[in-house]
Amino acid sequence: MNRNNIWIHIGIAVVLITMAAVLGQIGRWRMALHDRSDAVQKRVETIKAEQIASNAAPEVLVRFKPGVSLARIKSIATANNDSLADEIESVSGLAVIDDLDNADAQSVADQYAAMSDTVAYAEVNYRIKLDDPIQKDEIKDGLYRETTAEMPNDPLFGDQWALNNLGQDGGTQRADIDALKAWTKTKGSDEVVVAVLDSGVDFTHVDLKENMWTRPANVPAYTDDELGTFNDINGYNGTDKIADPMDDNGHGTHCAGIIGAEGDNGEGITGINQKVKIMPLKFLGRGGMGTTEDAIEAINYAIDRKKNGVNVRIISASWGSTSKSKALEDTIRAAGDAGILFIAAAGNDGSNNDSRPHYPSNYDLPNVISVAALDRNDRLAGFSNFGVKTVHIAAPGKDILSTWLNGAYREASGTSMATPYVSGVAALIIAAEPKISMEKLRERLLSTTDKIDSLDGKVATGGRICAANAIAGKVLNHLQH
Ligand SMILES: [Ca+2]
Ligand SMILES: [Ca+2]
Ligand SMILES: [Ca+2]
Ligand SMILES: [Ca+2]
Repeated sequence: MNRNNIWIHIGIAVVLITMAAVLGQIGRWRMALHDRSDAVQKRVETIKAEQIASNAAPEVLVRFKPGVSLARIKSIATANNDSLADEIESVSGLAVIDDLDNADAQSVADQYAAMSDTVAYAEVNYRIKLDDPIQKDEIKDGLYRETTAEMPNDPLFGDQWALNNLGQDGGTQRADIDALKAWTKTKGSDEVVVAVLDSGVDFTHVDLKENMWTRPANVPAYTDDELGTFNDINGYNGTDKIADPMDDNGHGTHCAGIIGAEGDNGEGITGINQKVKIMPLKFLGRGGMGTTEDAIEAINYAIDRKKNGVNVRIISASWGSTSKSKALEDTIRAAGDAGILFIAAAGNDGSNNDSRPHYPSNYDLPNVISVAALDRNDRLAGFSNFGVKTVHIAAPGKDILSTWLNGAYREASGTSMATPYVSGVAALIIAAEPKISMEKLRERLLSTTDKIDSLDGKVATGGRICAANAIAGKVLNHLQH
């Protein structure tokens, strides 16, 4: 063995010892990480449990039969050691019941359901939670950012592929809702009010504040017999009736910007409506949590404001779950009876809503539209729910840039983002045709889609929302340009 061989052997030995040491260290790091994530997990579970325990949400929603008076409802509640937390004015006989015995919600619902001479149905007040997919930041290619005179001067407009797709960032040209063509007819109107039923809206955001609804002086503050008077100057806050509907989650602000960030103001992005009025209906808290009752109360508010002369024509609902609620369905029907279109996200489970229903999008009502999500290549997004019978239309919903908390802008993905495109186009149609009925508006949205091969057999219309077609009232041949 010569000197060189000895050095080679020593070298190999050093490498092996070092590797063993490093592997051992990695193992310890793994353990440490594992311990840490366990600790975080436990903390999250503890917080969840505390929230549920401390959240004194009423347990059940009960619809009493016609002719059962409010006094009778109260006395039935009292007899069961429960209290009438609220009566929903827009749906006769619908009551929110708070059990005072710490009983299990399902057993309280069963107890009421058994009163068949006075009760039509009784159900648990389900929890609702936002569930959009996590957004991964994608690197922009910086292509096609030049603007032309016909485009609004908002500096981030070039990233809004959903409005004007020039093939930027790996997209497909014209896989968009053709906003530029629609805007030659109308850019929106501040006479049209769109309610965003969500986590509130940051109504101070520099790119939203001019397009936010505020309660006109001639409309009285919202007062409910059971809940009292609300501070609804800036919209509705079901989580705290005295507080304004400021968003502390971000989700509602993102949806609002898609519908109506101020356009052509040299700032940020533009909504599909450059001018509009956004009414926040806050029913989800910071963590994106709420209840069916909270959603019902908020819709009941919008119906009340419409009856008081506010031109609220659309409720945009970017949330849902597999829990069915007749009470929520009846309240959405009441909104339809008041002339309000209800546009709902199809959900983000990548599943078929025909076989695995998702609500509220699946309620088979004349004022509901269910929306699936597309990517920048007109492909159904992998997370998007679909259903040729129960999902009506698709809209851009992946890598969507919009407004966020603290004056920021951010991309997000989900049928949550697709839904406000449909709501926004609906508002644009109303701007052009203020007297259009709710029925005609819905028909217009669904009859003027751009047909997309990938949506065949996936959504009822087989098409993507198109603002230019919707405003023109017919399918243009603009895809062939
Ligand atoms: Ca009780
Ligand atoms: Ca009430
Ligand atoms: Ca209770
Ligand atoms: Ca802007």
